[in-house]
Amino acid sequence: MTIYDWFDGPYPARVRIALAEKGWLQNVKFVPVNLWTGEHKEPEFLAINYSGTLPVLELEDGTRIAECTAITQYLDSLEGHPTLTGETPLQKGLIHMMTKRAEIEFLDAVSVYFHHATPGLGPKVELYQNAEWGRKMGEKAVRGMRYFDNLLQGQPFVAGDTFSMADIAVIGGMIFASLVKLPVPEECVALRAWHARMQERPSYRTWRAMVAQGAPGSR
Ligand SMILES: N[C@@H](CCC(=O)N[C@@H](CS)C(=O)NCC(=O)O)C(=O)O
Repeated sequence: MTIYDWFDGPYPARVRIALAEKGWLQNVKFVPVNLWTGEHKEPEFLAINYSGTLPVLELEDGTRIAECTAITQYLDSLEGHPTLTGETPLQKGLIHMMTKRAEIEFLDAVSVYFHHATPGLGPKVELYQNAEWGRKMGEKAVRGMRYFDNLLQGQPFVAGDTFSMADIAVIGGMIFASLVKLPVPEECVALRAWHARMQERPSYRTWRAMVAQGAPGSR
């Protein structure tokens, strides 16, 4: 399997953490696509993923799957443990819902904040910016943090009793929020405690070690 991504991107982190949970990182060839030089908006990459976003999974027969949720669902349908997208119909439904909610209410909102309310990836990539919209989405992201804090006061994981793809989506939001310096409110004690537990997981530590190695080719 090949994955087109960028080593420290918050969305790529979701797939790298999913792969680490499965113990499959060694089976993957990572092809770097430099977000900071706008490589993901060049025609060569747009031919790989119309949306011009990372990550993208490419199978041996050339089939490509973009979107973190779709990639994780595909990987999870292969053999291996733990199961990240649910065993029962109820778990599958709840995990899908909470993953979507993590994206809409938190991670994607942080992304819009980054691209619109900050210099984002720079003028070559950010051809249209709307700072007011970006700030609104920053506020939405913080509301999302409060929502997940409230949720995690009553259950150990984002979609219930087990770690899942939904936790990984919120982890992606936390990674992005930290990069763009959108702080988690002090009073979000349950979210902070959950985050500390997530950071102790071997998958998260593995991801952090990969990031610490720096940009591909810079060593
Ligand atoms: N919905 C997509 C979003 C992916 C995404 O936004 N990825 C970031 C990388 S961290 C990206 O490619 N951003 C570049 C841009 O939007 O210009 C997914 O879940 O894969």
